[in-house]
Amino acid sequence: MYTLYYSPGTASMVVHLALLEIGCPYELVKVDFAADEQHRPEYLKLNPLGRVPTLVIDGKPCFESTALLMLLAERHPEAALAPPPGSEARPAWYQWNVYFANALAPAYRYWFYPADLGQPEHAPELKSALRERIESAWAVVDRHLAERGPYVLGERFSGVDLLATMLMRWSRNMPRPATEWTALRRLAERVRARPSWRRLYELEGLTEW
Ligand SMILES: N[C@@H](CCC(=O)N[C@@H](CS)C(=O)NCC(=O)O)C(=O)O
Repeated sequence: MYTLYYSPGTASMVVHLALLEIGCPYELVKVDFAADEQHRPEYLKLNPLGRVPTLVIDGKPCFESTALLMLLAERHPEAALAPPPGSEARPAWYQWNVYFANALAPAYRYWFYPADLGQPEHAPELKSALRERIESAWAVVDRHLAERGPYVLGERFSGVDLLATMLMRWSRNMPRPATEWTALRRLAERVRARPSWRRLYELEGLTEW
């Protein structure tokens, strides 16, 4: 049994999407950021970072969205969220999950949370360096998709497409949204057409792309 601690449209989205793709039972617990619930002692016992997502698996709390995506894919091979171990596509599954978690997610985190660097707001030079880092990372993915897409792993959809699309969504109000790159936009369109994406919008009460 799973319990997902989430906040709408945040890093918990990819885990929620994976659970919907799998179709297994799970319980949802909303963490209200407006009430700073992520920093309450009871939540910090589950996730010492005070962030979402946390996924409680058979009573044991785990965090880090990409790790949770990979773990769910492993626990539910029938959902085909990942290519099987030993298959030709397996190295690319690890590679792109880590790329998104490493090259993109932390840059977004700094973009949206200047307080992580002790600032109320970023200085313009830092903001433009973060922007450059995010855009250059997207350019790499766009080139890859144009050559080997339409999905991150090629012809077949996988869980890493959910991760990519969640991250693309976060750029929607940034100076250059990821969907301005053609192959990225096409990937986002495919993922957004999936029943899991539409159901997540209903469950999390999201409206904006
Ligand atoms: N690397 C973590 C990042 C998690 C993260 O930064 N979550 C944000 C929402 S996107 C959060 O919980 N923010 C609340 C806060 O930092 O107070 C992951 O991928 O799970």
